[in-house]
Amino acid sequence: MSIFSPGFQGRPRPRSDRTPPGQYLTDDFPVLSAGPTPRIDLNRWQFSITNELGRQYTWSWPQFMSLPQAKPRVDIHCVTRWSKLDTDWQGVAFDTLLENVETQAEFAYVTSYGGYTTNLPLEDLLDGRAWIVHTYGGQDLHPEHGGPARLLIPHLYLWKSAKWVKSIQLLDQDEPGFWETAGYHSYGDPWREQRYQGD
Ligand SMILES: Nc1nc2c(c(=O)[nH]1)N[C@H]1C(S)=C(S)[C@@H](COP(=O)(O)O)O[C@H]1N2
Ligand SMILES: [Mo]
Repeated sequence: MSIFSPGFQGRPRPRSDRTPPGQYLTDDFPVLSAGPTPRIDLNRWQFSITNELGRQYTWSWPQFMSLPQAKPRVDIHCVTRWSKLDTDWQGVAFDTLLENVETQAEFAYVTSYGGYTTNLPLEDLLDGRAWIVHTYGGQDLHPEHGGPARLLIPHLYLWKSAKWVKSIQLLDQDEPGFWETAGYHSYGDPWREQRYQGD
């Protein structure tokens, strides 16, 4: 059944009104990584946001972990057609991280440890719609799934949710990331089935 990618394991479950078009529900949590899993020492971990004027805001691991914590329960949708409902995470909302960041920029360009990149409009990081998470299902986020910390942006296809997130550059102009350069949609709304450029 060619409709299922290698990342899709298990039996498709009945669709629900929470299943975007062309998606199938799974209880598994497939791993999809374009390269090897980077090992990141928490003593050296840092996350930074750089604004369009070059000003950098940086958090060490203890600084990041001392920020107000959120516990999103969300549905996630991978462009390879699996969706998973009611996933439980813990982390820091971007509203918190961006609180004191001065910017007029419209776009965000995300870079991960290991070199993966992706892009999205800055406003999609706001209004309680995006987090940097460090816990999944009550446990430290497994390295394969992006630990120690990854992006979680459930209203866009999961390739936007960069694992092992390292930094975000705020830009006046949109800049395509790894999959976007390879032909994936620059925005990636699962409900509008924006899988590839031109969708
Ligand atoms: N750094 C990094 N982040 C990444 C990827 C990747 O290859 N590298 N793959 C993306 C894709 S295509 C998907 S579907 C999800 C998969 O997350 P998971 O492996 O935790 O299921 O991570 C996204 N984030
Ligand atoms: Mo994906």
